Amino acid sequence: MSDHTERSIEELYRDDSERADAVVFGRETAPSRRGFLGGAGLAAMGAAVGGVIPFGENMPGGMMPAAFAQGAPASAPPAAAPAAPKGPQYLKFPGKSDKLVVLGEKPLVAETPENLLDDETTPTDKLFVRNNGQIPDAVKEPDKWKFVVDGEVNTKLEMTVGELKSKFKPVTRRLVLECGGNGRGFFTPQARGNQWTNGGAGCSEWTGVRLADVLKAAGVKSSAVFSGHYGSDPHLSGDASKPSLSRGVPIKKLMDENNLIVWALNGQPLPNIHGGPARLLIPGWPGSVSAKWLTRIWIRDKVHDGPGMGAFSYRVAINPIVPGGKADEKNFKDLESMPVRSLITSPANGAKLPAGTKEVQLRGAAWAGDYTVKQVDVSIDFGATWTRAKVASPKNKYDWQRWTAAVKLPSDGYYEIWTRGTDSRGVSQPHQAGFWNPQGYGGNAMHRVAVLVG
Ligand SMILES: Nc1nc2c(c(=O)[nH]1)N[C@H]1C(S)=C(S)[C@@H](COP(=O)(O)O)O[C@H]1N2
Ligand SMILES: [Mo]
Repeated sequence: MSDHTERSIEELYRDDSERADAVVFGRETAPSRRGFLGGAGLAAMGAAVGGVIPFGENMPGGMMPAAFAQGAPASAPPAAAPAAPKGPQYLKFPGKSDKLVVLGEKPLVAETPENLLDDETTPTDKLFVRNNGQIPDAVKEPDKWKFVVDGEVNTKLEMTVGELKSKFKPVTRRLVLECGGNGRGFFTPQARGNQWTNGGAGCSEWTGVRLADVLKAAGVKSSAVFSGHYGSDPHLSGDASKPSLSRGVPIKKLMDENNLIVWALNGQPLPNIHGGPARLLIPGWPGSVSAKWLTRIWIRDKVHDGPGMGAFSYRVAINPIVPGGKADEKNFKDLESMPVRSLITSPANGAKLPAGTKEVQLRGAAWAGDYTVKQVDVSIDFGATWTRAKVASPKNKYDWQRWTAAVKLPSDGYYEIWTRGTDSRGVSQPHQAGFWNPQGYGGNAMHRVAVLVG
């Protein structure tokens, strides 16, 4: 076991989940089927999570208890267990909440813990931050910011934000912005990149003009196939000729009337960190197509090939591949619509409730990329039974859907509350992140929170 003591419980569950059960809960022999804890194992687990586990018989083996996941553990892991993961590092950035968790410093990446997404509309200070390059200097006169629309268009447009505001009809929409890597942290084995939990997403009010109106003014030619988006952020290396990221979408998606060029966020000028003076907002697809600090929309006669396109970038496997195994580029396609996801935004993971609590009110949010959310179900017994949540309608297309539910607890003890969203096509979230791919896209495992009563 000595080689394991330096590693976190999370790592151990990732590498060898049955061994992790044995180390954490003293279950010496692996179960004959990857199944359920019982007897001494269950008692040990109860001690580890800090309470009896009323539905412990249903608890899947080899699945790390939510109580140990990064965030707020319900209780300290047992002494015999490997080192607990290092505590999260919190963001210190002007205008941003100091409860955002830093996933990377160069480039700066920070996510929003799920319980901070409890507002109907995500306030600006709580919106996640994802950069691929350096953060450019703030602009003093935002209305003078210029961008171009060129390539396969009848008229090349060169336009300032001021002109954008005066020439086109402004619209405000509540839209989910979600990083393509959201949920990556739940892949086994670990995928490359920022280890997002579910907090690489938020739903704020964006004000701007319809991208389609601007494209109509330019006149998109029939030869147009794809777009390429550019921002002014310098590459991490400092090489000014290299974009830090340049992605695009097929023309059909580009022309969608829900896409915006925005200059305001939650009624205020778009902050520099979120791409001000102006950025694209192409909802439903990986956030990486929503270029910040917008300088150019290049209409192309072929699939765009900027940094962030091709190979394994923002791409998922067509046919399943062996987790951790060698991947073949030919078996990959671009991740387009983001998969369905539901979050419990209250209570927070690790919440402690007074002894005798018999009912818990749950709140959450759900969304499903280009689709809507048909249904959200919650479980307090490790998925043996499910309760249907009440799901609100979206305010407008690509808004998230807030949901509420109440669950009854039979006794004090340790519970995991699970939530599972189902999209309008009938596709639900899996128990664990499926369809493993080397860069960890499309991970949408059910969200679980640990709650300790008494
Ligand atoms: N110019 C530019 N635009 C960008 C990025 C970037 O690094 N540079 N990151 C993209 C990614 S990967 C995401 S998820 C979103 C994040 O937007 P936010 O930082 O406003 O939350 O911006 C996208 N737009
Ligand atoms: Mo992203």
